[in-house]
Amino acid sequence: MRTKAAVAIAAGKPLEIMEVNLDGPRAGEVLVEIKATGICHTDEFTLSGADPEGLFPAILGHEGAGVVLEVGPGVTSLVPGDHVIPLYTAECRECDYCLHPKTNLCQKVRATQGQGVMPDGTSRFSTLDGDPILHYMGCSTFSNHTVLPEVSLAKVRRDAPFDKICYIGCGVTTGIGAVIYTAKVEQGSRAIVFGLGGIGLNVIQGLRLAGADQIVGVDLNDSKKSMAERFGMTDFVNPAEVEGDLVPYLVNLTKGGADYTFDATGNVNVMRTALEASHKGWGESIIIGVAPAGAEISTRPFQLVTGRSWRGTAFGGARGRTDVPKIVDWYMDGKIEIDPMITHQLSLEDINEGFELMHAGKSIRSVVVY
Ligand code: NAD
Ligand code: 022
Ligand code: ZN
Ligand code: ZN
Repeated sequence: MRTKAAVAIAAGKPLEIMEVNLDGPRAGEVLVEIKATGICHTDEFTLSGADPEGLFPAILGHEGAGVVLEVGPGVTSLVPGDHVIPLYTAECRECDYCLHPKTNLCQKVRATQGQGVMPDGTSRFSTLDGDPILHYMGCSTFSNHTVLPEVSLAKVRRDAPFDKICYIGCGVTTGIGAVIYTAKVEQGSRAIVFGLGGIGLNVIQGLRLAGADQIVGVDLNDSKKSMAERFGMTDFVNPAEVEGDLVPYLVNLTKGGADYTFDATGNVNVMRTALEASHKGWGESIIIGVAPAGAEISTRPFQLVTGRSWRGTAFGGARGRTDVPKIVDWYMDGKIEIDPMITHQLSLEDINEGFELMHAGKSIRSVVVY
């Protein structure tokens, strides 16, 4: 078939809106009509050329929601008409990783996904001239239609609005999941969240859901304060306004250090501060932010010897096909909020404006509606 997509032609160039060819689903694959897609950081990271593993030309986008149009041979868990959210972290339920209780990093389609192709080693996308276009993070949601492995789709209820639940495909699940699935924050905890953007705000609402007593938000941008308060932040700290070292200031504010700290900036200096501001003896610091290629973290080992733990999380530790439908339910039941974080809605033609808004720090989340 033919469909309309925003194609990343080369690093550093704007996306080009064009008609592309899309082959039908092969064995174990599913054709999905994407109804809405969010613009997230790693799309920009790849488009800018900063990602050493970035491949071109490709159809980016990893945060979306849509409807199943056709299933390939052997697909048993989905039928046409099902509403789905694409997963950049698959869940096959049978690999060594899926069977291990401590990880969500399914490896079933990981290798081919990283190469921009389907598990059989080929791409379903091509230009009208017949030149291949690569997939991206197994999703390629910047296309009105896309093909994904069955194991990379979460089936969700049909009454949930696509233009809001698309955000559950990355930002919402990553932030809330980091609290609930990775850290397993207990009621009454004290926590610090570094970076109050599209991920940090969801960490904050996850902490509220978990019953944390103190939720400190840290951001260099004062304009992030009011939105964070709305989602449950109890204290705001702008590091630029703190005299002297930030660590003792935060330790004092949290009466000895936080039970849990979260980095949602991707800055390695912030990651160190986050570890050192966690409580001696039991504090856990969770890295969510993706740092620039080749970056390294450091601290004195004594920080760990004295009982702090440094951890990390991908997709909030969520098992996509199992947990994403539950998070959609939480949204529909009013347990979590999404709408205020979607600051901009665009058409596919204007997708490059969404990248500019993100770059300028003017949006929390821009959503493209097809
Ligand atoms: P964002 O740009 O919306 O938010 C980042 C926030 O951090 C901004 O408000 C900014 O003002 C603040 N900030 C920057 N430098 C700071 C500093 N030195 N001190 C305090 N605050 C600072 O980004 P986002 O969409 O929220 O994403 C955050 C990070 O999470 C990115 O690195 C992204 O790649 C990563 N991410 C990771 C996963 C995962 O699975 N691990 C998933 C999604 C996103
Ligand atoms: C999503 N991310 C950033 C903004 N939005 C993001 C980027 C990378 C990861 C998670 C979220 C990530 C963490 C760990 C891994 N990835 C590797 C997982 C593994 O090896 O099993 C990651 C993922 C997908 C891809 C690359 C890196 C890819 O498809 N190219 C989950
Ligand atoms: Zn993302
Ligand atoms: Zn698996």
